[in-house]
Amino acid sequence: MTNGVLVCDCEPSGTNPAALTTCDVLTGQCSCKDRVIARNCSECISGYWGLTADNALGCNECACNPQGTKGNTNMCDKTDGSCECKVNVAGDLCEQCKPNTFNFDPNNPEGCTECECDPGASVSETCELVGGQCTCRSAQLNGRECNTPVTGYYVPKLDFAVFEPETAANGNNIVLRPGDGDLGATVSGRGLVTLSPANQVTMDFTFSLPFTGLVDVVVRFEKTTADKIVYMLGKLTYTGTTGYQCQGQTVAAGQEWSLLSTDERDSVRDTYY
Ligand SMILES: [Ca+2]
Repeated sequence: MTNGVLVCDCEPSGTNPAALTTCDVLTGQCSCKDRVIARNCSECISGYWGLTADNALGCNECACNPQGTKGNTNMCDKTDGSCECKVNVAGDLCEQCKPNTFNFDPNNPEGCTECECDPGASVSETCELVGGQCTCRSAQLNGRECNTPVTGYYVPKLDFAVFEPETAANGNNIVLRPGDGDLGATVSGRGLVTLSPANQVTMDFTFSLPFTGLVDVVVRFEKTTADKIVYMLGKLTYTGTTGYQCQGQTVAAGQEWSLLSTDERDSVRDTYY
């Protein structure tokens, strides 16, 4: 600055070559190339990138797929030209759905729709790219997300068979605690049974499964502040008189499985065929 007067200081790469050293006497606006803005012509206009002196127009047009870019605008980074994709769109040019999404749709602000395959009933989180059909684990499952059974079948709850120690014939030391089924309930049934090394409790339950398949056995407990380690010992017996095949495993008549855990968590879980 000299005596209150500023130098034009036009950016050579963005200014028309014939007017490099001149600018508007009031605003200081330099004479920009067609695709350039800013007072000193130093910035590409939106939708263009890569300001260079040997480009007569100043900047290159963004090469994105407009249908996959935010606002369908073909916007890109003004410096490196990288495309700004909608949240569910991927690819260098925003030309494809992100993994685990489907139905590329220019009218969708997110670009593509999330598959939302049922985690328990689907083979993976990936779905068919056009219609979004998830791959169901069995022919008895239906629906785009595999979350409905075909006619004649039903889906049992995760806790298909629940056994409460406080209802066992030999259950002692029962602590009643209301709230079964309530949101935030800490126990199920009528309450719980207090166990200690001095009063170990054996509980026998018999139940029938109406299907063959993987079964999770979960034992839920809570520890007192004095408990260091909790030991769980259990035994499952298949009481059928004929064997069967399940997911490549042979299960014989009378087969037994053992459940033995020492665990610091609040449940013990194991999987059986
Ligand atoms: Ca209970």
